Amino acid sequence: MTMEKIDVVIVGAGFAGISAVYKFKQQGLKAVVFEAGSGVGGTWYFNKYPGARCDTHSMEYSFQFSEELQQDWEWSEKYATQPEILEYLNHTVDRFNLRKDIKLNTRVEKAIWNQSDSIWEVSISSGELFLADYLVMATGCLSKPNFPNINGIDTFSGEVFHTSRWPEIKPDFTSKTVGIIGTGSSGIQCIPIIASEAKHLIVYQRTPNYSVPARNEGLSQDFVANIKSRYRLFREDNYKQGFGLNLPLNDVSALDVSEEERNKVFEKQWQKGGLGFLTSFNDLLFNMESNYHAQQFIRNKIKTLVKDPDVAEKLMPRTPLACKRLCVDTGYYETFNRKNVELVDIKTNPIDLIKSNSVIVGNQEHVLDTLIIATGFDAMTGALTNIEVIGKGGVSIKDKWKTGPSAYLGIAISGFPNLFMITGPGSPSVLSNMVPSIEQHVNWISDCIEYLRNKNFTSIEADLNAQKSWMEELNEISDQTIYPHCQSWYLGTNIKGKKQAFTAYLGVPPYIDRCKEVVESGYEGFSLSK
Ligand code: NA7
Repeated sequence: MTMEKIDVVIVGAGFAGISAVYKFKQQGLKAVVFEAGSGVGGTWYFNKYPGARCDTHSMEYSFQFSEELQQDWEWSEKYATQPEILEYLNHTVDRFNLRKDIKLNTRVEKAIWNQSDSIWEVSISSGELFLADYLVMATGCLSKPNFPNINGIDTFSGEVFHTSRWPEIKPDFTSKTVGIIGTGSSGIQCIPIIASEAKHLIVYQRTPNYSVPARNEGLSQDFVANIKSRYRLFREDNYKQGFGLNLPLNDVSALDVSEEERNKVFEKQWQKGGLGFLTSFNDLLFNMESNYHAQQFIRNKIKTLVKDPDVAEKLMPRTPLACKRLCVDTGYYETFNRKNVELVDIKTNPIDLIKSNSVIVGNQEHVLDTLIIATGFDAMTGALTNIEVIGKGGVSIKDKWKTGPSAYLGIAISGFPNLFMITGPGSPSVLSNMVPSIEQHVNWISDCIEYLRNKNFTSIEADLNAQKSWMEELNEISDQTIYPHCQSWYLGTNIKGKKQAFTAYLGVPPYIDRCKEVVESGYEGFSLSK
């Protein structure tokens, strides 16, 4: 067996792994990225379903580590498509000559912390073993697919596609009857497109979701030139906003204005499109009554957009707005006005059985050619617990997190020295603009490694007490919000047997300050050893 000693092993070649390997190489570290996929891109490599696109503005959902890159790259639309994002990531990899540092089709099978040598022993799918001073988990928040456990699903003999494992060759839906299970962001993005191609589309909806129109458009030269003329400042300003996104908050309570004024503000945001709907007022995420007004506004929109009142009623969510991730769509609700689209409520009547060519719901049998599974992910922790990572005392992350995930700053885990997570549980991650959050973590980890090497420390480990207080603080914040008030992947309730826990830190600016303070205090909350 070959055994190579390097400085850093990075797991995953999405936005996080790519920016990490770039940064570590810049500081002179020997780093390698292992990626299970056959191409770079992580979630943007695997989620190739029709209509997949980012719902953060493209000029914000991009790297800032190279001024030249951000000046040169031309995004074509306000919301970039999956192919364009993948092209961007491939361009970045080639531009900075990173391809040779990324081993594709390679899965990290196991990583064991060797306490006596202060080193990670990393086994990969080829059978090779790597020894690394540091292990960086760039495994993504939404990467391990969730497959539904529906009676008979394995017996379906037609085509089956999971949105997050979409095939390279585009499936042909023409003259086919297609069924889709799941109406989260993935379902909501692909349903209008598949509906326009298929002979018949049956949408199996368990819980209706709120969606706001994207109002996607091409980017004008003036708009692009304006941002590019002040890109660095634009990025800095965005880091100062709650979600780290350029979504200016209307700092007024929805309860402090008249109904007429409230609806005027909601309407303005609805017409503007996108996630800015959440910042229409300052308390939509904190006050149920304010949130209710926003819910009502969207329910009324659904009533107007969907012609059949029964279908409209079924599409209306009753949960707090944004408690499940708010979706952004192009023509989603209108799609249910098409004659070839049928909505089946599987909350009231769950799917009883899937047979070789059909789905049985109550006394109805729907004969299908194709079944699409849009049931999301084992989010936040799934990719981390999927790998056998064994820390001090022979304990794995999976075992450690059986009672719920816990991490310090969302970067480190007590009992796992020299292991860093990028946008791990406990950091703003999915409640922020992912790419800048990734880069903030990469910079923090890079500085930390530099510090350790300069001071001859061989290991760094999060203190259990610091970790506990951090998670308590996170929970105190989230308990003041609407997030714990419905079943969602934010809480992990979509995965059977998973311990319910909210793991995203709300508030990018205070989070960044805390990360800085930890460094300035000489890594408070960590134990450093020589
Ligand atoms: P989501 O948002 O988790 O949506 C999954 C959907 O699948 C949702 O409607 C679920 O209903 C439904 N689902 C899940 N399991 C089942 C079973 N067993 N039976 C029927 N329906 C089921 O995943 P997405 O991929 O759409 O989006 C994930 C994130 O990626 C998204 O928020 C963006 O941030 C990017 P439920 O609500 O659980 O009743």
